[in-house]
Amino acid sequence: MPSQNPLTSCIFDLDGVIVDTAKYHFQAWRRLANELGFDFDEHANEGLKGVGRMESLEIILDWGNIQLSQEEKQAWADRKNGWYQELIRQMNASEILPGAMEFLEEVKGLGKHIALGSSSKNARTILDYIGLGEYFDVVIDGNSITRTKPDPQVFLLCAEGLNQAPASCVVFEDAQSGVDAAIAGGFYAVGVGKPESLGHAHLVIPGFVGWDWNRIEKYLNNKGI
Ligand code: B16
Ligand code: MG
Repeated sequence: MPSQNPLTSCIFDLDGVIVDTAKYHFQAWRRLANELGFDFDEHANEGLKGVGRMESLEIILDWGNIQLSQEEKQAWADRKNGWYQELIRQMNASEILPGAMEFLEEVKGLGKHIALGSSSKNARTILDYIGLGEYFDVVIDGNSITRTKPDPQVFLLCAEGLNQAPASCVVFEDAQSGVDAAIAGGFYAVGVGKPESLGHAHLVIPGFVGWDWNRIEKYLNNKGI
């Protein structure tokens, strides 16, 4: 059924949609696993995307069959975050993914409301590094939420901040957990990445190159939610 709602707003995930910090998270988590005596690959890493820091640690410890106390878990999570912060320290605008800036500029120019919805507690630091610190109408990050993706809380807070209904917002996500969160919250979900992992989104695009708002809107309007 065609959509009844005008699409007024775009909500962007950060890691993997605007910048490729997913590779830095992977490196830092892998280092943690290696120091604990095991390894995991990029395929397994897909399941960590969009998932909060402590929740990711629990999943990784499960893979290694490792039991730790709460204090030890906190210490390893802090250590991973230190490695991660080292890796992202050199980031600048050149790390914005191809086509992402052009797409942001386009939707902004069309008067769409734009929000950032990220599970990361480092999101604001990264936005500053890449020169987008003041760019979004609303920023909801890992410091503002109590439940991580696939819970829709992060996107619902974005919609609330923008004062828009979820069905008027399009969420752009690279993670399975993020697409699940968007769908659970009643949003349109555009997966940015591979159909193999994001096939449940309303639309999957490989990246922003070659995709403008008109093309996306037309597709979503025909789908309807
Ligand atoms: P931090 P997103 C997520 O960001 C990442 O995809 C995920 O890998 C990470 O564990 C999570 O943020 C928490 O990040 O340790 O920096 O607080 O994709 O929701 O923008
Ligand atoms: Mg992401």
